[in-house]
Amino acid sequence: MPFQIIRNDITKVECDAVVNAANSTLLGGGGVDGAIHRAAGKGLLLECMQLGGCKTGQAKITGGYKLPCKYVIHTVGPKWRGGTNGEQELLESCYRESLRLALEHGCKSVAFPLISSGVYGYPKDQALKVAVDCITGFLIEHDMLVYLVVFDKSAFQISEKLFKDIATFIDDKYVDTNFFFRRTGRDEWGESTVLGSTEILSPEETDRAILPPEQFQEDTVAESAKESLPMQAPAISLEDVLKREDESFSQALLRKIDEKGMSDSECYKKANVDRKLFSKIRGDVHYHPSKTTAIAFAIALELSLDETKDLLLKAGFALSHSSKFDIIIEYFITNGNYNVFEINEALFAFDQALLGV
Ligand code: AR6
Repeated sequence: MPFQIIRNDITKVECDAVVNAANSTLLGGGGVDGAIHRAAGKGLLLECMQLGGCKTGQAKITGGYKLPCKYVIHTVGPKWRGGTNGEQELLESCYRESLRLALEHGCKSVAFPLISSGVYGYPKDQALKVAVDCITGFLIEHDMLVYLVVFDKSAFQISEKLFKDIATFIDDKYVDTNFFFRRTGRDEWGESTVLGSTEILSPEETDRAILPPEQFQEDTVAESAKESLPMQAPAISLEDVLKREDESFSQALLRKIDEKGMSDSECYKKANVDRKLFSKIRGDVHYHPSKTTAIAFAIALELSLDETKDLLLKAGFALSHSSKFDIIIEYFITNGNYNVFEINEALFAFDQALLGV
């Protein structure tokens, strides 16, 4: 996955380069700077002493010494002075310059802390937005795995309003029960059901649609046909609808990409899915994606909630109101927000798995 937000100590992250939120002397300090110097050992300080400092918004590179990375990229974030002193431009420059150095040194993976958001006082939600915008902007043009490493939960804040909105949405929808009653026919989620009986499913089971193929096909054909075949001037023939019922996830995905007029790379980048994984899916008609990958593609394709459920069914998954993860996905889709990175920020804030690989 090209961009991941992870909760960890950056000195423990295995990757080609870690970025240090340093000060202009480059001779160490507190926060993440102190942790990196402590873990790397004296060699790092000796090399830093040769560098002659670094200006705010710029970056310099050294070896990784005892850290589990090849390089440390030292960048100096701006101190927050109210936001009208060019702080944002300088912070953007930190990310840009660090990524440029990583690229020049052939790094395939880089880990960033949330620069300036500690001692330097940059408001955390704004620091996060700058980080996400800069990193995702860079990833549109370049192939790299970038981690944003968040040390403690309080360092990671989505906007209070968004958090409250999602929390309310979850409260409204969440089915907090150990049992999920499967009714005859389809429930409001299009959850697969067993005709003529009532079954009790565990919450784990609600994640997967288990309708016998014959019933599923009949049911779905009937529904799609209703939607897609208006009395006048049908947009799609019944034959096509039937053909689609036999489509695998991979075939459905490729068809949707064409229908949306997207290129493959536009789609997998927007989905936060790695190029290699996309090639696997493209090359294997029976590829079985994880649920987070399948949803990431639905988001990239900007599918409606119903279309998302249809695509998920092709991979054997469903959305359920007994899963917070699923409800958060529903929140973003119904609000027409298809920014996978913003969705991931929210998922992260609610301790859920992230979209992508
Ligand atoms: N791993 C990941 N993130 C961390 C870690 C860690 N081990 N430790 C702290 N953070 P800060 P700044 C987070 O203060 O604001 C130093 O003294 C932390 O929670 O390290 O750019 C330098 O020498 C926060 O979200 O950097 C400078 O003088 C983020 O890293 C000054 O601080 C950045 O916090 C730079 O201040």
